[in-house]
Amino acid sequence: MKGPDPQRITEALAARFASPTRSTRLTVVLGRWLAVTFSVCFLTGLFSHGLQNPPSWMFFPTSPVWIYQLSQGLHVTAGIATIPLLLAKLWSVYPELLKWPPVKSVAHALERASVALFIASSLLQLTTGLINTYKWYPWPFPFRETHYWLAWIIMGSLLLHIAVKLPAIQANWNGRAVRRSELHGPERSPAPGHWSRRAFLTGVGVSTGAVVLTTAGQSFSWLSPLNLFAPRTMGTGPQSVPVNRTSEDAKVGALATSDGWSLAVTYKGTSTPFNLAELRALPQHQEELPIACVEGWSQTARWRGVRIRDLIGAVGAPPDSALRVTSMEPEGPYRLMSMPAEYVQDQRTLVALELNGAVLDLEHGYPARIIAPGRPGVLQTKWLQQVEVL
Ligand SMILES: Nc1nc2c(c(=O)[nH]1)N[C@H]1C(S)=C(S)[C@@H](COP(=O)(O)O)O[C@H]1N2
Ligand SMILES: [Mo]
Repeated sequence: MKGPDPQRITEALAARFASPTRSTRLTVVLGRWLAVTFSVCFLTGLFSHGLQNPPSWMFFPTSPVWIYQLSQGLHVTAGIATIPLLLAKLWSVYPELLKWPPVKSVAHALERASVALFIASSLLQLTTGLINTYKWYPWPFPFRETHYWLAWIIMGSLLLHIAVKLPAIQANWNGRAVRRSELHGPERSPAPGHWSRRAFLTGVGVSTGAVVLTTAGQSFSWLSPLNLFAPRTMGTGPQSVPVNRTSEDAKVGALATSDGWSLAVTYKGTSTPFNLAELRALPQHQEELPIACVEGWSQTARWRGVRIRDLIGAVGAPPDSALRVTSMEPEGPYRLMSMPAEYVQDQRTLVALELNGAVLDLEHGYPARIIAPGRPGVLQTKWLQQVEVL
């Protein structure tokens, strides 16, 4: 008995999924756009990870104060743009997945394995990343570490994929001059009922532009009027600033509003308490600084309070000290924060007591919170309890 002929199945499938819109050229163009968005995400992601989990050689730029707002805004925006681009790219190549035999040689097996790894890890990265920007963490693994390691897997499999595909990419480049003269005049008309490549790419470009324009307003204020779908909106929340974690979620309400509150400043084994009146008696300074959340939204506001270097100076500590800052929050990853000397020295880093002209709202960290230039939102600790000079 003869089984079905794989060759005939392949041909039948190829005919079923054939579309004159698909071409190597289309795939290469989409690949080039993806190379841009993936590179932006990777580089800004490394920067963000380095700020939160610094290797010994990490640099900590405090100027411009919006450096993290820009880099994380680009990270999340480029990640969102990647979604339609990657789906279009998958559409342009998926008949390849149905080809028979599945593996022809070692090089072919390597190519398919790298593509499979790349597709799986990118889809996982983009969906979990997107869900994360909506402040939803429905998985049991630590998001940041997973996101970080997936990024390396994606970049590794992508480089392998590009290396294997170099001949096709090169042929596309070499064929350009020829095609230009061929295409003198209007583009060859596509088969009836099918999109031309140009129309398809325009459609992909328009969809990508649309998702970017309707979400990037959470990070870039000049786009905020168009912000329809992003999870956060500028100018909303107490004192016109969005809140990430509420005092109720952090379980700090009673401690933060207690009359007995004071901020302990510890230096050389001695702890000096500063109550609110004592903090207000120190020189007050005002700064315009953004909160720039890793989840992509950001908001610039007017903060007023004590320079952190003045505060530690009041107990005799030098301004180039590094600090460990503790929140009243009883548990959780935001309880402890390390502050490298770059931020302590910078006179714009405040222990903020006021926001936009009024006493700090409980939701924004009353009685006192940290606000430093150029740092991720997660490190702008609210509801301060202790500042330790290291
Ligand atoms: N103690 C404490 N500080 C915190 C947080 C927190 O959950 N607990 N959230 C951080 C995060 S993720 C962000 S983005 C900013 C947001 O500040 P806001 O709520 O005042 O806008 O606060 C940071 N400070
Ligand atoms: Mo955040």
